[in-house]
This record gives sequence, structure tokens and C-alpha cells, in this order.
Amino acid sequence: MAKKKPETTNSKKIDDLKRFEVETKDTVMTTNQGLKVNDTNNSLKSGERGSTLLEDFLLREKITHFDHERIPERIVHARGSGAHGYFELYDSIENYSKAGIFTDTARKTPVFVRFSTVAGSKGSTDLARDVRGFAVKFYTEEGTWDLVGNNMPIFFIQDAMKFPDLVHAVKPEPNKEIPQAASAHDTFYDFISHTTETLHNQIWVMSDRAIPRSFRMMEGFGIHTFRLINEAGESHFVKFHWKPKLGVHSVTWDEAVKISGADSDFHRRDLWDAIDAGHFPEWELGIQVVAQEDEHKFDFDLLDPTKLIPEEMVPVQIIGKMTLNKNPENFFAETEQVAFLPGHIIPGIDFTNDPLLQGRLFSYRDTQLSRLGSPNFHQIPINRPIVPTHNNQRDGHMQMDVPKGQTAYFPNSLSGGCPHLAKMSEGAFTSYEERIDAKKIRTRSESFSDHFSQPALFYRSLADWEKQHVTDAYIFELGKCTHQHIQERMLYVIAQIDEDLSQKVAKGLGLKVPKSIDEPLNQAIGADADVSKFQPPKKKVYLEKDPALSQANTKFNSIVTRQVAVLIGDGFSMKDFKNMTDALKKEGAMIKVVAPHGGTVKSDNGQEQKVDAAIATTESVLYDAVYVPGGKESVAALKDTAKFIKFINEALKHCKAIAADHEGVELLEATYVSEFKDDPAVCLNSDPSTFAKAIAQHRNWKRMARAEKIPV
Ligand code: HDD
Repeated sequence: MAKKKPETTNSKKIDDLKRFEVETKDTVMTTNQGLKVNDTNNSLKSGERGSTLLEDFLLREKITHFDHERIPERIVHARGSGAHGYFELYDSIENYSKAGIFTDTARKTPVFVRFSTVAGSKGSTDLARDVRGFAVKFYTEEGTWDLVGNNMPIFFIQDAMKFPDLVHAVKPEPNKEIPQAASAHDTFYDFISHTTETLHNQIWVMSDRAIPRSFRMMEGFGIHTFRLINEAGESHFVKFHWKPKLGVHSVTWDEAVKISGADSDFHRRDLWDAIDAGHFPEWELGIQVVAQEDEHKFDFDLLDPTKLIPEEMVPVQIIGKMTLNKNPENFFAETEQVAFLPGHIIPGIDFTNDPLLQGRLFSYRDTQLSRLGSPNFHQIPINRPIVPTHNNQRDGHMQMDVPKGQTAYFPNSLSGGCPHLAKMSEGAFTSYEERIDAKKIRTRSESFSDHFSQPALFYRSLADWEKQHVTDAYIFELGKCTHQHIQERMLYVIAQIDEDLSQKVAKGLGLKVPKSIDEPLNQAIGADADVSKFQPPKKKVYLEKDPALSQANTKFNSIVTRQVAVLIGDGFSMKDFKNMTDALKKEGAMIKVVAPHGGTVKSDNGQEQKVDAAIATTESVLYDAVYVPGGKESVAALKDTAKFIKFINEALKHCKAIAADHEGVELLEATYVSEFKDDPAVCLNSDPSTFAKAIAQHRNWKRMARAEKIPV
């Protein structure tokens, strides 16, 4: 993570946005017409206690604007958080692409990124078990490029035609509008179990990827196979990857549930606070490139968005870095009104015939019309490109520009033929000339029909603790379904991925894995219901494991922005406190003092220490690690408050690093930590560097099986 002052002046996009910023400091209140206002608290009445007059234009303007403040939320990805930043290229990849951002290493391309959950409404919890959106808008010199991806490298369905079904199945059930921001319900698993192409993305959602510790600690993927086009017009297939500098880390499901209550804005706050503190999150951009002639050399189809290319088969080449260094000035104007369209591309990048991507090219423009209300949504400040735009499109709701001249058509002579068509030498876009010789047909390619090999590869690649989390997630999710036939059908399809996994889930549900599925039902509801149709005679094992799929192989080298709760009361040892917190702060950790009360606490040498949170207002799930310094009186006060004991026991259960010095160790004796003294992430009277190393590990997952038994 970079730590420097925001560089807002050398970003063309930030400068552009400044033109629209409205300052209220040192200003007088006016109406929208500029009329100075001296009372905004009382309406105009007939007498002191009389009725309100129709004449009251001030009341009308204020209330009318308020009445229309809301716009429709996004049909999916309604809940999101955004930030500004920039992209820098390490080395030119001109062999593959002629795009300026991929050839010019001197450029700093402004970006706006929006992270999101998918299923929940705008006000839902950040910690839902869900896919996360990872949408990046690059404001390039050749026009805007949107890479609208997710934090998982595959998608649920293969054809955009099924998207409304998928979304209707996962959203709250239409009769009762329950549950909010959750896939754990009958309609979702009814759909999933009848649509086996979803199973790959589904097993990722059961994994820890679906409950990230932070937006800053998750990967991003363009998912589809795109094309890179070089100056000679040659095409290479490409998949885009974002790799976070902080590694890929997650919370446990028990924490996710509790964080949703303690701070449902956890991810939004985390992103804002990190940028605000100058700890700018960074991701490296990687590409997997496949030569045109290798299109058919894989056991899966490159056009199938439910398949990833294992990194073991095609390594990811790192080509650049994105840094987020500025929070938005206004949530609605920027994060809410930003409109991402997969159809926004630039010369040097092109689409493939992936049928999901092809449908997306239609859907996103369409949705902005109802969401933002006008075909002029590109004129909203956050959506404006950093390069000038000229064409003959005119009028429409909320036209902000004032297009000059007599003509709005092409060709024309009255305006000298302008705007004239761009020549290729001027950087015009042209679509890749793909040779097509085919019949018009409504079908699915046979090459898309293996639905089980890759979910199985994913599951095989996970560490034991990750496999346990997947098992627990299935038990939880299916346990929330009320129809046994849906649960059993799911057990059947999970067994096609991994028999042992299905047996474990079945045990948790108190059911048996069925030997076959209900054929009459299949016939009644259509071809897609027939699981066997989508199963190759033998599941393909083209790779035993892909280490990149497991979070056990991520980075564990930093404690930057890790939240460390330091538990103290009056009389705490300032020597212990300073020794530990100075060392951790030096490495970038954030120290948060939690005390029996708010305000300040006094140390053993009489110094006042500011309290960040009184114990009554906070929960252990909001921190990455816990430290208890010495101090007799302090420890006695902590022991006296049951919530401190719960706080520590929970941190222990969630496999976090815990440290204590001198009398602080006595507090831990009153908790389950006393049974975990041999644990490498329990640091008693140890050097701060030992504790820092344990925090950098994120969690001590080896503790998991024993810690599960802690009753909190
Ligand atoms: Fe989508 C929003 C990601 C398939 C239709 N999608 C949306 C956002 C992200 C994605 C990150 C939020 C953008 C923002 O922050 O404003 N969607 C994906 C990915 C997909 C995908 C990675 C598959 C690889 N989406 C997909 C399909 C369709 C849509 C197949 C329709 C056929 N998606 C939409 C949408 C949204 C949207 C309804 C809602 C709000 C918006 O577009 O602007 O049009």
C-alpha cells in the first residue's frame, strides 16, 4: 500500500470534476434561482396559527426537490462504495495491444472504481455472503474504458438470456420480499439445482471469497475472454486480473453475521478510512494471454464465462498498477451516478462472442435510461470522458451541453462536413474483423456443457480449513431452505462435484445424498433440469490443483491498516502500551483503544490516553487483533466487565492474533486463551515483532478446529 499525499492536481478527471463542485463555505443561502433566503424553517401562513398558503414558492421548491431526491437503485449491485485513483503501466505490451494505456508507460490514467455487493438493496449489509462487484472506469486519452468485473473469475450463467432468471431467483422472494441480501433461500437453490452451469460460481460463493475482510483485500476479474488488438490488427485472447497488494483475506461466517449487526457499513468505512488516512489501496493488473491459434487447445471453451483459465496453465503477467488515492466529494453525485458499461471500450481492446458479454453490451446502456433517466447520462460529471466529444446526437432530458451550429446530421456541407469521420491514423476505433461462417441458431454450444470439472478443481485446490468453510456454508445455506426436495436435489448436484463434500453437507442437514434425481420432475420442467445431460461421461481432471485458487497461498507480508484493539482501563502500564503500539504503528497498523468507558483513561504514570471506543459501543469482530498491556488496576477493571472477556474469547474463536504483557496475561487467564498458550498467534510477554508477524498471517487457521468449541 502506498502512503503519500493525494495527488489530486495531476489527474485530468479530478480537475474536470472540480469545474462542477459547489462550495458552501462562506456563502449565503439562496433558492435555486439565486434569490437570497432568510427563513427556511417556517412556511408562509394566513396568520400565526393559520393554514399554509399556495403562494409559498419557497416551501414548494424545497419540498418538491426533496420529494424527487431518490432515483431507482441498481437492479443488481445496488449497494456500493467508490473511490478515485490512477493506473500506471509497468512495461509496454505493444505486441498485444495498441491501446495507449497499454503502451505508454509515462501515462497516469485516472480511474474511478466502484465495489459492490450484488443481491442486496442500497441499504443492506456489506457483509452479506455474495459476489462483490469490481468495476473500474479508466478515463483514457482515447475515450473511456470500463472493465466491469467481479471478485470471482467466473460467472453463474453462460448466456445473458438467463440473467433475469438468476437475479429473480436470488433476490428476495416476490410474495414476501424476504430475505434481504441473502442467497440462503428456496428460490435461489431451486434455480441453482436446475441450472448446473451455475455450480462453479456457486461454490466460489460458498468459499471465503464471498465474505472478504476488505474491498482492499480481494482480487478482481474481467471474467470474460476479451481480445487485445495490436497495431497490425492482430488479435490475442486475454483475461484481466486485479491482484491486491495486501493479499486476499476474508472473515469467518460467524464474524460476518456479527459484523452485519455491529457495523453494516464495515467495508464502506474501511475503504474510506484507509484512503483518508493516506494508506492508498493498490492492485496490480495482470493479463492471461492466449494466442489466436490456441483458441481450441483447452478442455473448456474460452467463450464460456463459467470457466477460468487455471494460472498453472496460462500464467498471469503483471503489467501495471492501480492506486486509489481519493475519496469522492459527494456519494450521490459520484458513486451513485457513475454508470459503467461493458460496451465502453477503446482501440486496442475488443469483445469476443462470449454470449454473456454480448448480452451485457445491451443491458447496461438500457438500465442507465431508467436509473439515471436520460440518454444524456454521459454528461453527468463523473461519467464525462476526459477527452472532448462531438457527434450529431441532440436534445433529450437534462441536456447539459449547448451544441452550436445549424446542422445535426451527417453528411453535411453546411458545417464543413463536421464533425468529420476519424481516420484510422487519427486513432479511430474499428471492430476486429472476425471471420464468421455460421447458421442462425438459438442453442448452446456443446463445448459449454461440462459443468462439474471446474467446481471440482476449485474444491480440490482449497486448503483443509477452506474446505471446511465451504462445507459449513452449504449446510447453512441449504439449512435455510424449507423444501426438502430442493435440498436433496442440491445434494445430488454437489455430489457430482465432490462426493465427500456432499456427504458432509447431507450429514449437517440430516438428509441422505439421493442416488438419482426425480426424472418425472425433470421431464415436466424442461431440458435444463437433466443434470446428466451436462455431465461429461467422466469429470475431466486436466489439472489436479491450481494453487492460485486457494487463499492459503496469498500474501502474508504486511500489517498495514490492520486494526488492533488495545484493551485498557485506568492504571494501565504506559511502558507496555508505548512499547507495543509504537512498534505496530511503525509498521502501519491502526491502534484503537477500547476501554470500560469513553473519554480518556489515565495510565500508571498519570498520562491521559484518548479512548477510541467504550466497550459498550464496539465488538471484537471489528478488529484484526487484540492486545492487553499490564497494569494491576487496569486489568482488574477489564476483568470486572464481562464484555471484555467475551471480546477476547471471540477474537480467539475467530483465530486472530492475541497478545498480552505482565498483568495483562492475567486477564487472558480468565478467558479460553488459557487453553491456547501453545498457539503461535497467542503472544504472551513476547517481542512486538512476534505479535506483528502473527497479525500479518491474518489468522491462525490451524487453531480453527479447537477454537470452534469456544461457546461465544
Ligand atoms: Fe452486471 C451492474 C458485474 C453480468 C446486467 N454488473 C453490474 C455491476 C457490476 C457487474 C460490477 C455494478 C456496476 C456499478 O458499480 O455501477 N455483471 C457483472 C459481471 C457479469 C455481469 C462481472 C458477468 C461476467 N450483468 C450481467 C449480465 C447482465 C447484467 C449477464 C444482463 C444481461 N449488471 C447488469 C445491469 C447493471 C449491472 C442490470 C445494474 C446496474 C447497472 O448495470 O448499471 O445492467
